[in-house]
Amino acid sequence: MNLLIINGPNLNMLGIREPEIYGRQDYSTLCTFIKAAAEEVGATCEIFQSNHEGAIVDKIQGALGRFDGIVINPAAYTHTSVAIADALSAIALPTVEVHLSDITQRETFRQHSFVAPIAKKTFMGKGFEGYRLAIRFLADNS
Ligand code: CA2
Repeated sequence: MNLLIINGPNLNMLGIREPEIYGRQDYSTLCTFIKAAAEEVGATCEIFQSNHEGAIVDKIQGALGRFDGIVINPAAYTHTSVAIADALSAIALPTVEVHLSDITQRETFRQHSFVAPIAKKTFMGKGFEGYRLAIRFLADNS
């Protein structure tokens, strides 16, 4: 199983500010964690991070035929991007949404996700562990 892991804007800034919300560990530590989680289930993965909506749409479109599933933390685009939701619908690969924080317990503007209706499952509020749960979910359900 080959998985595409997509991380949206500002996730590359992890560990630099707001540790009370996102933790103290940095983005490269997250990438190491994700790679280990994929290995645990015998999967391979590519990790892609971008601060640009169109680049994320392009990456999703290019996933068809190359990957068996997608784990995505769209970050702020969760709450704004019809384009990312449409791209995920168009390719129709099994997709799991992840958020480090519990977006249902935060500001009102963060409580709606355009990706949630397309995702097979959403894990939130579990920090890095949410990525492991998402990878395991895809391994068990694809
Ligand atoms: O909880 C999550 O994983 C989020 O997707 C993270 C996004 C936020 O916009 C979503 O509402 C929820 C933010 C990504 C990282 O933002 C940082 C902000 C300050 C310092 C470091 C990272």
